Amino acid sequence: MIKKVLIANRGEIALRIVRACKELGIQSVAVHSTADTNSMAVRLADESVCIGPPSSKDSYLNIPSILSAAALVNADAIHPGYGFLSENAEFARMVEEHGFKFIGPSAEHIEKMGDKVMAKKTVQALGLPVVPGSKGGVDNVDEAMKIAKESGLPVIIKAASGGGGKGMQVVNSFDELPELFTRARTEAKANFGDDTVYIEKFLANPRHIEIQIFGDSHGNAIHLGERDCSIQRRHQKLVEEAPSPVLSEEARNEIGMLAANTIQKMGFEGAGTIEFLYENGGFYFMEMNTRIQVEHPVTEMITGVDLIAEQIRVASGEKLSLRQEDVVLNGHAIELRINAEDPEHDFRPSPGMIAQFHAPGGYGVRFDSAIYSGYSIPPFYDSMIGKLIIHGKTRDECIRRLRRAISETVIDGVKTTLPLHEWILQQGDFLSGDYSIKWLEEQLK
Ligand code: MV4
Repeated sequence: MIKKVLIANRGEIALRIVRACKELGIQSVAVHSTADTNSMAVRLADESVCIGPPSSKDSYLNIPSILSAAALVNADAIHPGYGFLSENAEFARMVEEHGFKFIGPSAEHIEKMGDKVMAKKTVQALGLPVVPGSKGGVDNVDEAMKIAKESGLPVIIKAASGGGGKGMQVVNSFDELPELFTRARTEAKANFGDDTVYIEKFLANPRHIEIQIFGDSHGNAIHLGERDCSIQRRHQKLVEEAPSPVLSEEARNEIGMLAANTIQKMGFEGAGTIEFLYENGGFYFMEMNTRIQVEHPVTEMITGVDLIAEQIRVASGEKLSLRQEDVVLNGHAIELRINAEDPEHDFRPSPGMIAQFHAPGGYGVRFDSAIYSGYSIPPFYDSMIGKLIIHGKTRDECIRRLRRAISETVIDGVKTTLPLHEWILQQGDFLSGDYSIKWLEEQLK
């Protein structure tokens, strides 16, 4: 078993990993920038190492600093969390070359899924449904025009090295295709250093449904059901729930088994998520994430599986702690992301001192956060300061418990997304589960 884990992250996920380590009897080491000296992860970890100045590129993205810290404290593994270096194949490779275990998949799997054209080809060959479109990269306007004529408009042009919505162009007429194709390539080159783009039929009103998967180093693979993450703004998820209000048990089992079989054939090790667009009863592969995700707690609440502990056990070489038939979905869970942003003023970041903080509690309530009264939110990083995760027997009970939990939450001194969440929980479309990826942005107009 791994004895000491260095956590190459910050905020609530760093604390989440510290907590899992403690429960497993594993030593934890928090690395931090000079802006995070007073963080809860630093306070609660067994050891901490300062790795650089506030700017992420000089600290949480500084590979030599992180590897030096790991050597200094004699860690045997590194957990990357989400964001930062979590899907950096070069980092995963260097971690292993320096004799540490990377708590995540192999560098090869990260690399393969990071190339969206390669990812799509790979999973399609292994049986996952994909959006119709180009076979691979599209090199010129003539070829782009041919694909668009075959698939029919609208189409979407995506960057092969993109992901998360960056550098996409939706094409609604053949007239605008040449210009948008050129723009997509230019932006792809500028943003990702790679001008490869591919083309798909554009789905107008889908939901975002993703499957949590897990593999071990013994060739076992399972899925842990889906999360519906359709409530989002500018590719930032605000609300996630499991199970999806629109999936039947049959549909869930079918896509879940396809996902589990896919990673089994790939030999994928660790936690991952396969993202799909879901429209008119059909699933279409979008991307595969090779990391633990922000919204993993909703899956934990309905399956009873501690996904971070499972990551550490699997990285230690143990077998998955459960088989597919042991995965039982129980009740409903919803997560609200609490960002230090002002929803009344274009979601502008609202860093600063939290004057008063009171966490909600009681039956079925979980608050994953690293904030405290008197904590100063630094302006250098992501604005998410906490996640309110609720479990209930039914979706209806879950929503009523959410309203109760929000009503007792106090975060004074900064603006947060909590008032927006209160509003969402009053909307008929949300209550009936009738929402797509466009819903929130349409409402905000
Ligand atoms: C799409 C799509 C419609 N049709 N692909 C956005 C992020 C990136 N992972 C892929 N994305 C999309 N791909 C086809 N063929 C719509 C989106 C999309 C989206 C997807 C999930 C959640 C929010 C979204 C917001 C805008 C566009």
